[in-house]
Amino acid sequence: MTRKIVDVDVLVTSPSRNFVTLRITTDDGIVGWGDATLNGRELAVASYLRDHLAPALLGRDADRIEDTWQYFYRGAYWRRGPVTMAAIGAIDLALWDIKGKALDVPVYQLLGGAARDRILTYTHATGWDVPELLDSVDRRREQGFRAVRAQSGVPGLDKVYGVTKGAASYEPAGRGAGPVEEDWDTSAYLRHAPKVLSAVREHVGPDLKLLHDVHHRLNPTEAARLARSLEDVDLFWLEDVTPAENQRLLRTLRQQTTIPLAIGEVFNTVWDCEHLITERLIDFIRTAVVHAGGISHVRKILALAEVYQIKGAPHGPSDVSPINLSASLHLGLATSNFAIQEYMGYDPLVSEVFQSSFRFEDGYLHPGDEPGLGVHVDEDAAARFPYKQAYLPIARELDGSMKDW
Ligand code: EZ4
Ligand code: CO
Repeated sequence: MTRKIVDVDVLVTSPSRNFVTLRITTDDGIVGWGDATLNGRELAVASYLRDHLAPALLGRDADRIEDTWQYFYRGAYWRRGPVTMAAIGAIDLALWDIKGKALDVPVYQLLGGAARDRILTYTHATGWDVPELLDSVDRRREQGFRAVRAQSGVPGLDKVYGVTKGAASYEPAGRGAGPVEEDWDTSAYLRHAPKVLSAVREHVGPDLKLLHDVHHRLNPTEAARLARSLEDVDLFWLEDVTPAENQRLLRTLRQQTTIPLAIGEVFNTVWDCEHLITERLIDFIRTAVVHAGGISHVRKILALAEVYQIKGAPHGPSDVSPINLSASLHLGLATSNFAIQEYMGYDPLVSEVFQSSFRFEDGYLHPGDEPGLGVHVDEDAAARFPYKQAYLPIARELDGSMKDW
């Protein structure tokens, strides 16, 4: 018996920020949803799906998830990269959603069943100065979080990515005709960050898990210096210390510190992290489910990581939709080497479009037990929020030269 794909459509909606959503419908009337959002490059993925993959999906058997993955991955002459892999990831999520609905089980049951009862989660705290940051950490603890990523401002700079200043949102995808430009000062950051994170540790005591994200801003020497100066803070991890391409040189950093490292939110395939995993240059692999080809591929990355005692900790920002978060939770529940899920929460407008069955309780998330991925998409609501062009900011050194993401 085959379950034929009869309709494929792409929705672009902007309830507070842009999301690209794939809808696949089968001849027996099942609708599956996939997230295809790539922050700041949304329409490229929408076009890749609409113009290139959707026509080839029509008539295929929706039950053949792995074969469809291989068909689009191996069948493409121009393979890999964030646009291609997010598009394949969206199809993969929609097909897992369909299979769960067809069999009337949540996706985590299809992946082998629960390997844990609930998924530890962390969120973000941000403040321009130490008192503001401590307030933000306290609010997160009051909400029940047991793990918090702490980011602060840097003296002399006007803005810092990931940090609130006044009422502005802290991880803006600035709307407009081009990216906002920010300054960056590595020396000031290296002097300041250890003081701030020590103050946070002193304030919260030993139990709260603390994380910090460097957003690819340092070279390996600077990263080693930062890591060593943070050893007493007892971080759960230090994230993205160097640019993503800079992999072999991480060995020098590993020789100088035992601080746990997390890397990988910009990776798209196992080939992007194979060296980091097999040389054990990281402790946590952070590929987002949709950005690395969906559940079908990320579970293979996690299987490789398991052999090297590396744990999964997927990217989960508010710039990918609740469909991706839900997929990550189903995979996480069923995967033994899954450490923690990033969860920033969503603007209330987002839940007008995406109604999700996952639940947050006491610092942990659970995907819920609805069939499939458990996310309902309200298409009328989606249509009320048209796409708006938006970019992540870029940063320059004080001399005006471009800084890495
Ligand atoms: O900056 O998702 O760990 N989380 C992060 C994110 C990223 C954004 C980029 O689109 O680094 O918040
Ligand atoms: Co990050």
